[in-house]
Amino acid sequence: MAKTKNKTALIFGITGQDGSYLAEILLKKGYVVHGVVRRASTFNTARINHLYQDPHNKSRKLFLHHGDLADAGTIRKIINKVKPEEVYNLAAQSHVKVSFEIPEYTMDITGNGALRILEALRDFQTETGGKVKFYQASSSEMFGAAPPPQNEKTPFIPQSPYGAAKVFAHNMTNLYRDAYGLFAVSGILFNHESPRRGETFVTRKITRGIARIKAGLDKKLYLGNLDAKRDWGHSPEFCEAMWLMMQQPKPNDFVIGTGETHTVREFVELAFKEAGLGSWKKYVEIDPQYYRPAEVNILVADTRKAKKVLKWQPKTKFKDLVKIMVWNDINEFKVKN
Ligand code: NAP
Ligand code: F7E
Repeated sequence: MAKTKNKTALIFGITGQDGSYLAEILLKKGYVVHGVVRRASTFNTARINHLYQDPHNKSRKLFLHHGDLADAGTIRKIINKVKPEEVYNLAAQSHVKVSFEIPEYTMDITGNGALRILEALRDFQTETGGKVKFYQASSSEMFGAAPPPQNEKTPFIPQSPYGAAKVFAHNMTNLYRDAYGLFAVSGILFNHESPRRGETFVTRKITRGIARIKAGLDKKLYLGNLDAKRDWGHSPEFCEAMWLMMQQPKPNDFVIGTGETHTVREFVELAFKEAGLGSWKKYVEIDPQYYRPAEVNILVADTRKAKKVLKWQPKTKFKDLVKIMVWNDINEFKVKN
């Protein structure tokens, strides 16, 4: 892997699934990495604890700052202090179902949060003479009801407050590129998972549920709509694509996915089989509380542009992703119990 010496990156959302993988990738490439962490009453740095470096270590490469996407003043202060060359906005209220319960908050963080960073960068850009680059974590959820396969030209028909907030942030990112000449890119990423996936997203909920059943802690797993189809990939590979987008000569938007789609039911079936539990039908019950007021029925990425321009290709196959996640959770529960 080519080393990039002494570049400085700032990651909003470093404690999340993608933020933790991106931090690893950038540190390996030789970057100095700064991350923004929310103050919480419990530890929220589990995904990056292995990267933590003692603040007394003079040659450390990872720095954490308290901040929140609701707080424009602190965003501005951190950017001015860190003087980053690359800024990645991965922070969001990222749960689609929850966005129906807290739509206004979702818009404020997932939508306006991106605008707050863009506004701070608009001024910072003048100071640096245009040397700063911005990455926005756009989402396939923006396509919503648009028929598949979806690519960079597909219209956005969002089906959730989260999707609508991401469309706003996406449009603002494009606007700051056009209006102010900011190097601003949006990665329109389809669902991507890993053992670090949040426990309430469906894939991790399934694999964690299976581990709890195997460990004798639960008897049932309660799920919602099993007919929805998703294009599921592996998070670390998708984070590498984020970095590639930022290394292009010109800012541009890219769809990142696998091009393959599977129902939630298929994920469930394969995961129970992999765990050796036999038929999933013995364990899974449908609970309508997990249905959404509006659903995105099918997502399939058309990644021709990313393949051609970024030379990026997904590597992990659906069945291998299921295997990785199932065994990670089974082993984790074995260690704990
Ligand atoms: P995630 O695991 O939910 O991580 C979200 C991150 O945002 C966490 O670090 C979280 O901090 C932080 N955050 C939440 N609210 C914040 C606030 N008010 N101020 C500052 N930080 C805040 O999400 P992910 O799966 O890594 O996804 C990364 C980004 O890509 C998100 O923007 C998501 O919407 C988008 N995306 C994800 C997918 C996917 O399939 N994973 C697909 C397309 C787009 P805490 O750790 O303190 O909660
Ligand atoms: O749901 C169905 C649910 O919550 C996937 C986020 O990363 O990807 C993610 O959003 C499907 C939906 O992900 C349960 O109805 C069934 O059809 O894992 P999910 P999502 O909504 O696709 C996009 C690209 C993002 O950008 C988002 O940030 O699974 N489903 N039963 C269920 N979903 C959940 N969560 N829980 C269930 O019990």
